[in-house]
Amino acid sequence: MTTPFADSNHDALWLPFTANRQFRDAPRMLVSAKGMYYRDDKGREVLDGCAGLWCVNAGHGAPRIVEAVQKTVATLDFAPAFQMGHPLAFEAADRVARLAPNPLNHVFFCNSGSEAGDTALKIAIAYHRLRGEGTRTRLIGRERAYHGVGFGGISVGGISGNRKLYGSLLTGVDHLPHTLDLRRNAFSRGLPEHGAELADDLERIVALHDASNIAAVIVEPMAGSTGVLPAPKGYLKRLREICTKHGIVLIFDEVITGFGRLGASFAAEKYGVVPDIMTVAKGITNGTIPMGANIVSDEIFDAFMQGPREAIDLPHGYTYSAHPIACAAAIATLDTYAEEHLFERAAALSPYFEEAAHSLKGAPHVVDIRNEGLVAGIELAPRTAKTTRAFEVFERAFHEGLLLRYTGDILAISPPLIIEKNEIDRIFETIGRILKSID
Ligand code: PXG
Repeated sequence: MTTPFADSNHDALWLPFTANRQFRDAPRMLVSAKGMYYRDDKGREVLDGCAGLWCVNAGHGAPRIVEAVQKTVATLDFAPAFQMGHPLAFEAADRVARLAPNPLNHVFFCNSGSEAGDTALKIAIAYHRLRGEGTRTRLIGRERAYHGVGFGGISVGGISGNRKLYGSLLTGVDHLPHTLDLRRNAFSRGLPEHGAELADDLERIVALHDASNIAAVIVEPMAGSTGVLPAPKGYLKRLREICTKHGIVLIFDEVITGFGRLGASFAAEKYGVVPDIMTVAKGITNGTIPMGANIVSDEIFDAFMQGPREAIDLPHGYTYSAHPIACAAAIATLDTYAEEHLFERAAALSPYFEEAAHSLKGAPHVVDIRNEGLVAGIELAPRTAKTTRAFEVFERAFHEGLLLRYTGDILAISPPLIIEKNEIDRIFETIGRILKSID
């Protein structure tokens, strides 16, 4: 018998990115999930407006994935990751590489987006050193970026709340300016018109440090966690050109934008801009089993394959790299995406989703609405209360049977790609109603 929640020691669990004491006063508890819906501990259905945490792209309990996980846990519960292989690892890597644009043909598995971010930074620095350019160690991130919570990720990341408690972080890091410009781009539909020139700031940083000292630039093609900031038109292409010109490794963090969220396999494919390394996680297994990966170009991979055959080429990895159950989940997830045509579905639904999101223009407190693919961000005017309006909307929505995400004053909506039009309507109608009822 499990201990009922009411009887357990609640302080035993320390929740991540949570106001733990406030949470204890009114816990939000999920006990099961199927398709588009969670069920909470009171037996209520909760519409999943954020694909769990931007990861359950095929919806909850997708049968193929559940079956693959069940079968694999009973067949090969674990296989050592170092100096050993198993067939599911090779198959999963092949499937992921096939989905990624050329020349990103090599997959290094880890267990999360954070690990994928730190791994990418290490690969970039090591790549330059192996080519005899060991002075290229500096890393460039962007303001408001989220690349997970490892020391590498928060160093190149640009969310001050995630950095300020943790000391000196990595040295040798610069940040590009973020791309949110409400004055010029408020209420843009899809990619904003203005701001491609912000990529030119990379030239300023190169002029300051010299390209010979710079290893990599890492950006999210659409910043998600900070509150949905699609890249301005032409921005990513400009960044690619400058990186190529100066021999800088370009890393796209596609942890959120990968696997159909924007109506294509990856943002790289959608925008026709291919980085040298792509980091992925979340949707790679539909959130079912933790997994992350780096998808690396031929050129970078080949640089690691030049030393003695018996030497370890990349001294990096995790006990659970290419865990058999995660690999099985990834293969079944990619099968599900393909069979149900979910990326195409997301693309086909996105104009409807855009229209529904922008119907909130003019609603109380709304200062901006941003969208791309099946993602929307609704920015609310700040207020001087203990909690933000966005938190209040999030909490009230949950009690009305709708799960959202919020960050600061911004609501984020990113539902499973199986969502129906009437459910899209319900999400934005609920938000609109709640906005009218708060001060
Ligand atoms: N990169 C990006 C772009 C992310 O969005 C990570 C890396 C880190 O992944 P892991 O698997 O280590 O958490 C993320 C994670 C939210 C929210 O709602 C976003 C994330 C995680 C939790 C909540 O803003 N993104």
